[in-house]
Amino acid sequence: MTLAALRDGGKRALAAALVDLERDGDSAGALALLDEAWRTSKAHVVGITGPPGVGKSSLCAALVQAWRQDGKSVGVIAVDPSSKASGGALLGDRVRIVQDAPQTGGDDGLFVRSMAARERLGGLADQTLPAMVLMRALFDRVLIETVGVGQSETDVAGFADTVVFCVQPGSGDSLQFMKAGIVEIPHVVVVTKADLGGVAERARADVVGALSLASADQHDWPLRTLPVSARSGIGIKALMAALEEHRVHMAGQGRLGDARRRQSKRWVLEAFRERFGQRGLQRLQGVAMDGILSSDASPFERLRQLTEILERPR
Ligand SMILES: Nc1nc2c(ncn2[C@@H]2O[C@H](COP(=O)(O)OP(=O)(O)OP(=O)(O)O)[C@@H](O)[C@H]2O)c(=O)[nH]1
Ligand SMILES: [Mg+2]
Repeated sequence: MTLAALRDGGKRALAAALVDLERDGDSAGALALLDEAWRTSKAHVVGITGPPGVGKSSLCAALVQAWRQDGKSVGVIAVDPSSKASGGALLGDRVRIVQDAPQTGGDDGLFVRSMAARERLGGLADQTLPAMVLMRALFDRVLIETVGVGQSETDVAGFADTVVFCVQPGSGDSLQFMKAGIVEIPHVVVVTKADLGGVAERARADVVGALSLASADQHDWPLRTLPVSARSGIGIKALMAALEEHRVHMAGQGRLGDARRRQSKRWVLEAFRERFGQRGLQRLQGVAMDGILSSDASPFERLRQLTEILERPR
């Protein structure tokens, strides 16, 4: 399978390719496709993360609609860590997105992929990055929805170029995370359900307060805090503008390349650890890891190289 074939084959071909990747992501064919996709990056990737029920899917639907109206093609990866317990949640997400964009069914400019976490949250990264990289080569925008508290170590939203952390009005949890400095990765914080009025406004004020206490380590990007409502449409334009601003910011001075290199290095190590455990990593001690990790090869190729070294008879 090549990217050209995927473009010609439309959504059906993409869906089949993603299934193949999940089934056998290490085959020569899969690796060739992923390498090609890695080199053909097109999309701005936006991660939407936050606690359960905060309004992530509704917000994704609103963004999808706005982007489609703008003529942008969109790929969505919805990650459901609890799908084992509630098989219906995924469908709920999908239905909501479909409903909010009436033409979705036959809309070749919108593709929605739901991914379920397997046993561990960790296994998720292993599957999500290949899907993201493939979709990134095909669409103008890629959205990743995940439940998370904004911890880069465990949150696949961390693979996005721009991370949006959602906070629920009236919930103390998110504020606690922020005060503890756990929320380290978002570029934009949105307070959802702004149509609820005063509660949302107070939540926004709390967030701004909490963030001013948190570490100021936002590099050269001043964090934005915005009230939004998927229901009324409040703040969606402002959010779109903030996303675009961050996209342009990242495009400057090699920032995007640096960020993606960091992410992919993290992914290679994480995927390797998932497969071979801590002991596998230990066995690589003494190998020229740095050269492999920071080479220009795709992370998939690098993972293959590390695996080969580990499995080489000695
Ligand atoms: N008032 C109001 N309610 C909203 C808004 N957005 C979402 N909701 C409601 O909040 C609930 C959760 O919304 P979802 O979009 O499913 O939230 P989620 O974060 O994707 O939830 P999970 O994927 O289950 O973690 C639903 O009952 C929505 O109707 C909004 O802008 N205003
Ligand atoms: Mg959801």
